[in-house]
Amino acid sequence: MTTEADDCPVDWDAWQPEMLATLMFIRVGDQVLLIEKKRGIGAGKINGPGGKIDPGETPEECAIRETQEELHVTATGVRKHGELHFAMSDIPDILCHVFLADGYEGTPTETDEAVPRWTSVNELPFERMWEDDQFWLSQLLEGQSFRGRFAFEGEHIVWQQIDWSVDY
Ligand code: 8DG
Repeated sequence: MTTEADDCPVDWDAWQPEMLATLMFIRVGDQVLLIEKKRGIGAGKINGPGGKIDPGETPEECAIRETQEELHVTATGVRKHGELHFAMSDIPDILCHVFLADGYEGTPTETDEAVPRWTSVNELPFERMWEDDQFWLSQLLEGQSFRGRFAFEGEHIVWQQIDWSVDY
């Protein structure tokens, strides 16, 4: 993996995402509501609920809808905390808006898309997550805001940069 000090394989000034997506992390006490994703991009991985933004939908509306669809819960106290820019080699380039919530209504329920997994924020299963998550998820769960840019070759990061000075 290289860092911003090295040559970047992506011209980020000209970069345009091919897909807009969201992620939602509901934190209650020391627990975060994760999912085991059953299908779609990242199937088999542990992640937060989320998915593609529909036409006419705001990112926040999408994050709430996807969480309802995947887990049958409605996130409350939702705030945007991050943006992830993914330049991918074998799937479309993705801009993902990341939300943090401090509550929810309903009962987390397994669906066709996901299995709910309450997880300690101190024991995040990074070995089963996307490779970039280890660089921002703990900080997000502590309430930090960020913009991350990652270039992937297949499943692996070849370049990354995270800006912690952003505000949304
Ligand atoms: P849907 O929107 O139709 O429900 O499903 P889909 O078309 O299969 O889309 P999706 O797979 O749910 O969208 C991809 C999800 O994966 C989206 O929530 C963003 C998330 N995601 C990536 N890359 C990474 C990553 O590197 N880390 C994390 N944590 N999430 C990622 O696409």
